Amino acid sequence: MKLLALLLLCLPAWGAHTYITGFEMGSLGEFPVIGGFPSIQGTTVRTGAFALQVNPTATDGFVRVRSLAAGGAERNLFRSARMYMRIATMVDTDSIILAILDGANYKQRIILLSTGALRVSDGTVTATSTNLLTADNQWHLIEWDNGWNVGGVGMRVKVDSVEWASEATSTVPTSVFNTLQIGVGGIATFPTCNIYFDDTIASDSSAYLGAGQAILLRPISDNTDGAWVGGGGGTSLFPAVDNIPPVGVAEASDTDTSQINSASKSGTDAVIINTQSYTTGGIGASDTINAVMAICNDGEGINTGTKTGTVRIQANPSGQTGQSFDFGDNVGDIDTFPTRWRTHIGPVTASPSVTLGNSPTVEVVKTDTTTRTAHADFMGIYVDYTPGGPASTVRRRVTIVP
Ligand SMILES: [Ca+2]
Ligand SMILES: [Ca+2]
Ligand SMILES: [Ca+2]
Repeated sequence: MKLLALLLLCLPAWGAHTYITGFEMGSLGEFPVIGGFPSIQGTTVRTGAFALQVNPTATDGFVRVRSLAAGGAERNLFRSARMYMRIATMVDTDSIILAILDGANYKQRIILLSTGALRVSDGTVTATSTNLLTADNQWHLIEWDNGWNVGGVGMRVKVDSVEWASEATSTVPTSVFNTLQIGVGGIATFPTCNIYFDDTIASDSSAYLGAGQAILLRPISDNTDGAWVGGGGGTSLFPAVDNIPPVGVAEASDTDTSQINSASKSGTDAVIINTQSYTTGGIGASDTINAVMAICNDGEGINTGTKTGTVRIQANPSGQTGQSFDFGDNVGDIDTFPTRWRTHIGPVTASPSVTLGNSPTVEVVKTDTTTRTAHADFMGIYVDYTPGGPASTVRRRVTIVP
């Protein structure tokens, strides 16, 4: 008798990744919209130091992500996604756990039924799993592919790499929308539950995005300061943008460890900060980097005028074009973080070419000519990667055919 071992080297079809979070800024201030009462905590995490927890009694708990360009236009970034979810207490009423919205309007969504079933839905078309999740208090990989069928239609979902539900006709996924919601939102009634979320990545394409985990590389030294200075006027900038959670304050009381600022009117005042290397962040030679994304938290010193900027990874990998934003989304005078501080993201590079042992750099540029002051109290780089080589991963990809 002969055994034939088939190594199924079926790598996921990587789409264009557009967003990464592992909740590693350590604060709900990482997110522009908070629904109900979610929390960021560091006790029960899948990877890194923080994860999202939703532990309400008859209320919602979710965060919403979006990316506003300079002038306030919302970028359309979201179509498919992956996250990890850990249920300590099952929802007592059917609830959305992951959704893509157009503004405040739900489009594609995954619903966790109180039975433990998962349902993909666009509000009309649905498919519901016969498999059931339980309150097993274990992390499960949830992959959500929107637009898998011919013509970009259809929604489907996998749990722990096994497809649980699929439908082939919804046309909603043919569009890419501007808002991603992570967490628990009741449909008919408010839920009671205890559920954790971590390691989320999104794409503007149709794809199952695969397993992975998110780390946030933090500042370790200055690279190029430009005309940026510390809040106290100091010239060592990284100690003000390396804090987790950020510690930004009002302009009148800022210090060299709370935030940095630029009052430049040159039109291009760039600060470039070296972060931890990929190696220091925990990524080894056998690991696969799925995507990288710069992130900053910023605001305007006083409300007068609009301060524009860009954010990107400047080197390792190279080649990114800065993504525009208004400091603080132009919502007015910063106060103690997170009040009127806003998070902005750079473009996402999938499968980047990097040197693991070298620091990547994150760049924030003030791009307007006003003398009004722009501030930043955090800069860093999210990296989503898949650990390589463990036996458990290999085992799943081997099929024995007698
Ligand atoms: Ca995390
Ligand atoms: Ca510091
Ligand atoms: Ca303003």
